[in-house]
Amino acid sequence: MDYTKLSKEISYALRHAPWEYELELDEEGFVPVEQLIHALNESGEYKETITKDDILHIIETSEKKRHELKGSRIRALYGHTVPSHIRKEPVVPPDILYHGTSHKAYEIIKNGGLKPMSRQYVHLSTDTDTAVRVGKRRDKKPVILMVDAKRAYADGVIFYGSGYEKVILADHVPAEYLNIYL
Ligand code: HQG
Repeated sequence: MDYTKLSKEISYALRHAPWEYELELDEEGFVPVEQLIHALNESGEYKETITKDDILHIIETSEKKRHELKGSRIRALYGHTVPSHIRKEPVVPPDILYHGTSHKAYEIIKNGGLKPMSRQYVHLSTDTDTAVRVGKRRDKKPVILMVDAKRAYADGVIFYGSGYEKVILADHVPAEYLNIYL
């Protein structure tokens, strides 16, 4: 089984295009896991039949927790671009958070702050390693921003838990709370 391909397709279905799989996300982003498995098996893309154990394997072995299986339901924890709003729980953030981005984007971010762009939320990391990895998707030598989340939170910026402790979400982080870390 090509687990990387399967994991990417599950992310695609649950973050971006559930309707292509005849799935409907509830307000927390969950769908019945059996419906997802059925749609994946119907696609004819996979030689072996996909089972719930394959999904469990992906969730348990992935270096980043991207999906959550809760009882008979599964969801993507973050990264959504679907038009329907995915509800996340507000949290008190750690004092410092990080965001990895490109030099090009930074030129805009340094004035306008961090915006969700095509996703529903801004994605922040609790550690620099994750921020570097995220930034490297866009720039060989990414800019790593340090977010003064303590002050932002005190000033009323709302942060949300993703369900994965290393990824914290926000609606918008104004530039005054950002500093270059690296
Ligand atoms: C940038 C992946 C211009 C932002 C990752 C980023 C993450 C701005 C890009 C998760 C801006 C959006 C999300 C502004 C922000 N003007 N550019 N005002 N504000 N940007 O992919 O955070 O591993 O939507 O810096 O690991 O890179 O695939 O967000 O460069 O956790 O599971 O606009 O997605 O998850 O890019 O990544 P993205 P992201 P996976």
